[in-house]
Amino acid sequence: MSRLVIVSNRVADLRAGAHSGGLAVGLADALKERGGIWFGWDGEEDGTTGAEPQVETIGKVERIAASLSAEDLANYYLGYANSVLWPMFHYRLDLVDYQTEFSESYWRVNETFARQLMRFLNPDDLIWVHDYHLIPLAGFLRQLGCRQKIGFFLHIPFPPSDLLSAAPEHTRLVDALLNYDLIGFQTQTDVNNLRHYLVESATAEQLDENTFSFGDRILRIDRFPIGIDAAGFADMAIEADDEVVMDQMRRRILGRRQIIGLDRLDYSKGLPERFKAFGRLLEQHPELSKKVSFLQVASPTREAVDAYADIRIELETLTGSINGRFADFNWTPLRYINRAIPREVLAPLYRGSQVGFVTPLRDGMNLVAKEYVAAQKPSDPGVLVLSQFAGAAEELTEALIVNPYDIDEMARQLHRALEMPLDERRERHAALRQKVFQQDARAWLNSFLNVLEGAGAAPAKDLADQVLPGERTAQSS
Ligand code: ADQ
Repeated sequence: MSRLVIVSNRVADLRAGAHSGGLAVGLADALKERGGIWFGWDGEEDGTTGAEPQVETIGKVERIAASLSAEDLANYYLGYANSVLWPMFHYRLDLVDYQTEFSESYWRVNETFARQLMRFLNPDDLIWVHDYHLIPLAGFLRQLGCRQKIGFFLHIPFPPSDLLSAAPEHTRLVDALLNYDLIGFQTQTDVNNLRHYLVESATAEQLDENTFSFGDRILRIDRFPIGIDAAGFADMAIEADDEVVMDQMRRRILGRRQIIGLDRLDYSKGLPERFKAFGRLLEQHPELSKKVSFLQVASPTREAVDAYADIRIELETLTGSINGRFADFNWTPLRYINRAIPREVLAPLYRGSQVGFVTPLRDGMNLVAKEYVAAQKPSDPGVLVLSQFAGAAEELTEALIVNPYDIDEMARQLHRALEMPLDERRERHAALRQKVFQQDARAWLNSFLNVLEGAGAAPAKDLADQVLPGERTAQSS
């Protein structure tokens, strides 16, 4: 079995029990089994780009932590990755803040990372690069002579070709992507978007539905919907601490139900629209006064980017106005917590909430939707209300699917969720649960690595017809 090399913007902490997220645990386990490398930024904010990376060996795994200067963090990470690519890939061209120094830093940091990583690679390593921060990495590795198989997984959406074409540097970005052997997306929509771009722009030659040739290389594009450690999360949901148990008992005695939302505080998550939909529900259903509350947990991220500061102010204003209008001395309809909470608290909180309200305007997948399903009690489950624009909606079709821009529809579906009879709740949940447990983090990881291992070969039926670039020139001249 080949060694695995994982590259992500930020290198994970590989000490036992250090990471709480299912994804990092899954990737770290795969690394420990196969042996290999995890390479990424060390997380320090005042380093020196290009300085000798720190190497720590843990069993068969090398953790290689690279340093970045404060200037590159501002330009590569907050700038190009999070003020250009993030909004562009979430269909928000209005928020793209393109600056030449952002772009220069982005390409330069990727080139530096490639040079640093190259020294540690073995000839038969399998390299797996994660996310939009590192699109150009394979191209720079190839320039340095890297012939290993390199896969790329995009955790966020990939925009339609019309939208992408409006973005600065789209040609350069797509050309950079074509240096990978396998490009994995969360959804079929994302796969189709890149496929249409490639066909329309004639950038690469299509060999079959998912395979393209580009120069002397064969590239595969496919859908690998990411999952969670469903069994582990379901177990965690059963173990509630005293405070969570007391909160649930109190609500039960008062006959109050809870709607829950949980997100990073990001404009892509549709939080203002969600708050307004809850306000609309209370306005249209006065009988729900004191009978339902909405708990929204939103942890701050990327606060140095203006668009993130703006949304924070908007949410605080909306919370004040909804509570000012509907609250009573013994009831706060909307509780908004502006920080992260530990996963051991979060899992039982999902379980004790009758509605999971997950309404991003655009999301690669959305793991919260899957966590909510995994945490429910199968004999008396809550209802998931899910945006049609979350990648998860492609799989989780038994949720109540809503348009997150339509406030009235969201209010109606919230009401329907609160009123849903037990039989229907059970039926929908059983179908959702099966999908979440089947397509879990392990299944996602194995399917990506299996395809990457076999990548780089042309589909058999097309090999004979394939014209290599050199031959095309010879024939046409
Ligand atoms: P995110 O945009 O971060 O991820 P999401 O998939 O919802 O979105 O994952 C968030 C994770 O952080 C979940 O595990 C959640 O429990 C946790 N989390 C969020 N807010 C929290 C809080 N306040 N306190 C504690 N924990 C919190 C990106 C893409 C997604 C894609 C994932 C994985 O944007 O579309 O699903 O990567 O590929």
